[in-house]
Amino acid sequence: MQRATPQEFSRVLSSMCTEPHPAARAAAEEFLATNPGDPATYETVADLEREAVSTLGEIAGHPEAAGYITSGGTEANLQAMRIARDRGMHGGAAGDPATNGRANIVAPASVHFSFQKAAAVLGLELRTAPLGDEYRADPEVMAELVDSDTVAVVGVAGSTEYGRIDPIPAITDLAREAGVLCHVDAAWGGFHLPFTDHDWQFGHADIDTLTIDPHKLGQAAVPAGGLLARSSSLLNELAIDTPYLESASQASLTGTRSGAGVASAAAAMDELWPDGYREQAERSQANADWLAAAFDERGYDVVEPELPLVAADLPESEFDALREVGWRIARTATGDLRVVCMPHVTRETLRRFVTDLDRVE
Ligand code: 0PR
Repeated sequence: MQRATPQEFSRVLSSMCTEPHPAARAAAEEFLATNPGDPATYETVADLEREAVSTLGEIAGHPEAAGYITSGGTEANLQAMRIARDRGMHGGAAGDPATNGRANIVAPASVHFSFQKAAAVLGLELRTAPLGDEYRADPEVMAELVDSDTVAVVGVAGSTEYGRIDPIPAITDLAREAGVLCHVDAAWGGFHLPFTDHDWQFGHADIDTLTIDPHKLGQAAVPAGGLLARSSSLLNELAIDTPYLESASQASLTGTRSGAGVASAAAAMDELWPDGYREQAERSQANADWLAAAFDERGYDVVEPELPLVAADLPESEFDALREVGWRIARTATGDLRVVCMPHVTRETLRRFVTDLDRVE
């Protein structure tokens, strides 16, 4: 069986990572030994982080957003839930959730498994609501799970399994009515969505915190996730005093952080926002539509790709045979094949994949 080496992306169809843009790769190498966790010492990388956060804010429709470059979507989601919990603790709806263990997060069933980790670490209960039509969140069903111990309501803008965008304005309404934090997970979709007409941005809806990861569709090097908050006071819920460092406080979860990730995120966005990302979004979506049509012509059930992610009902024997000839592919929890049309997945790659599919059918 062939393996994907770190440099070999040509058969990887299951990943949400991709080859970094050349400018991102160069910036990562240049800043390998710097630590944005100590911004007063490493000033250049701290400037790059401010620049990266400001561009992320622009992409998400709120250029004034506060935030930082995280180790990935998991950290961003966890930190957002921590803000929600601690706001509750400071006189919000949930009394003292950190210690009584009753506080909860309400999310759709499609939410990424990082929320299970966040709930476990933070001592919160994760309540997931069954999905409505087309693998999207159903805000009315979510509303039934909200109670006086809820500290956050979560929506997904680009779900991991099917690339679906939840009805974000209805989810923000639900959060507002309950008086709790509204978080949107756009870890994967965030760099594609500006080129669609979905209402997922800070500017369109009353979102408090947002995850948007440069190391996924942003074409930055790993590790570079993104946490944004509507205001710096919200982000400052996370700040810890750091008395012996030159800088006085730190909001990030990790202490020493990757300057490579931060610098590569800034470089990728400087290079690609907006035109490069738009072109890539168009190319990837066209590839996803092409692949969906190819599955459909062959009689497979296909989940229409709302974002560049195609799911199809492929028999297990064919799935296994395709893996055997070297394709790195994955399945959803219900057994559908999932192909993520990342920037490294070209039309030529997909043609070769479909040729192999015809051989194993
Ligand atoms: N939120 C969403 C919507 C995600 O899809 C993911 C990861 C996360 C949060 C967590 O992000 P980090 O992994 O950066 O912490 N989604 C992919 C997944 O779990 C991650 C992935 C990436 C998987 C590359 C495989 C791979 O090769 O499927």
